[in-house]
This record gives sequence, structure tokens and C-alpha cells, in this order.
Amino acid sequence: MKRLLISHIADPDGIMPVILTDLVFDDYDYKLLEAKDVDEYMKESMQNDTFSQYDEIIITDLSFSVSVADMINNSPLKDKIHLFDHHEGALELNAYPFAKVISEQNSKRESGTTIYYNYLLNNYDNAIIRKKCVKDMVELVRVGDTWDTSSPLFLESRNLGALLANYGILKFISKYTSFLRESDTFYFDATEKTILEIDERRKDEYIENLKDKVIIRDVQDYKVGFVFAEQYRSEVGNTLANYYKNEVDLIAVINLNRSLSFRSLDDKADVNAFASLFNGKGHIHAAGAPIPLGFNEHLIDYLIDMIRK
Ligand SMILES: [Mn+2]
Repeated sequence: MKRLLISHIADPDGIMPVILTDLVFDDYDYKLLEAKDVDEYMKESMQNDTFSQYDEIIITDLSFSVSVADMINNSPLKDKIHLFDHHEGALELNAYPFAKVISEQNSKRESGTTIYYNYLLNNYDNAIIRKKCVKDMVELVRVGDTWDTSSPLFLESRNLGALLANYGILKFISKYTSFLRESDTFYFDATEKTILEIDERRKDEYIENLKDKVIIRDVQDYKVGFVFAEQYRSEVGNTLANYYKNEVDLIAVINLNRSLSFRSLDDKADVNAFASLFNGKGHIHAAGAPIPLGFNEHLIDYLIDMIRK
């Protein structure tokens, strides 16, 4: 029985499913993707028959469009695919038997990882994933991914993202697949505490430096603070949304090499609705969208035009 896991490249909620898969299954491959690339990847893989070598295809923290879902539903692939996602924009996929999209249940916001974890618990008699350390790490991922500020784990949950950024994806996966096998409780070791301390200082300086670089514009009915940033996008968005709460409804973080991300405070704009203006999606206070096609080229052409003038 060979499996393929397709998951989100961007954060611990996308990477944790790789770790869970490793704990439960012996024979698997995984593919990490940006949300915007899923449709194309699915179409391509269906065309060139990539999926035929697998018995099960698991998709976590990502979704595809209804048109791709229809293509799958009309093919034998529909019996092989399991999709687990929590993004509100993907709720319509629940119409298909192979998709399970839960944004919130029992007044708790779900993450891609928690939905997949529960699926594994319910379907596989595996001792490792029942360990306390796994349960604790899964919850830490959820709290960080859903920005659950009401959780006592909230501050600690941000450490996972910091460690992922500092370790890199491969090292993060290998560290936690062995750690969760060997340990009973979840904790950050001495090396990690040092990394986290250095990272915290670097992050504070980075965000402080962005405070006077926010450009405020009206976009339809929204007052939007735009800022360019490549790192710490969630914290940049949230810290600046708070810092500019009297001036803007939301913060738009532009990461030219990755995506747009939108953040708002509790009583402010629905950024899921705002993101849809840019073909994006997400949640009410945290959402994202792809960099529009040709955007970076336009910026460079603008730059070149300026020397001509
Ligand atoms: Mn997620």
C-alpha cells in the first residue's frame, strides 16, 4: 500500500501532516505545494498518470477548485483521494465524498493538521500517534495556525513556526519524526530555546523597522495598510494591524516571492472577503492571496521607466 501526501509548504500546519504520515505509514511520498499551485498540479498529475502508482492520495491544509473536484469525481481517482482542509473558502468541497473541510466545530477552530490527525486516530490502530507528545504538538500547531489567542498555548505555539523557519523543512521533519517517536512529553530543548531567543530579537527588530514603511490606501470600502515583507508574515500583519488600528481596517503584507497576506483585528474588516478581491481566501481575520500574474514584472518595468524619464 503506497500513499502520496500533498500538503501545504507554507507553515507548520502543512508540514505536521508529513510528520504524522511518517509516524503511521511505512511507504509514502510527499509533495509540498503553495495553495495557488494545487489545481495545476492535480490536472498535470491526472494527465501524466502520476497518481496510478499510489493506492491512496491524501491532501492536507490545501484544496482544489470545484472544477478539479468534478474531474476527480468523474474518474476512478475519487475512491483514492482524501482531502482534509479547514479554509472557509473550501467548504463547498464538502459536497464531494472525498473531501472533509471543517473550519470550526464545538466552538473550536480546526486546522488541516487536526482534521487529518482525527482521521488517523479513527482509522488506524497506531500506538505512536496516541502518545501525549503527538497530541500536544498537534494542538500547538492548531493554536498557532488558527491564531487562537484564547489558548494558554498561544505564545508557545508561535515557536513552531520560528523553528520551522530556522531549521528548514527537511530538518524540521526529521527532528520531529524522531523526537515524537522517542519522547513522551512535548518540550523545546536547550538548543531550540537558544534559537528561539535569537529569533525573537531578530523578529522584534524586523517588525519595528517596518512600522514607518506602511503605505495607507483606500481599496473600495476598506482602509488598507500595505507593507512589503518577506519574513514573519503573520506577526508582521498582526502587530501592524494593532499599531495602525486607528488608521486602517486591515494590513496587507506583500511578499513578492510568495503571496499576499491580509490581517485584521477582532472588530475590524473581514479579510476573507477582502482576499476574494484578489482570488484569495482564508478566515475572517487572516487570509491570503497569490501575487497577481505579472505583478513583479510590472514593478520592474516601472523601475526601468523611471530612469528613462
Ligand atoms: Mn492551515
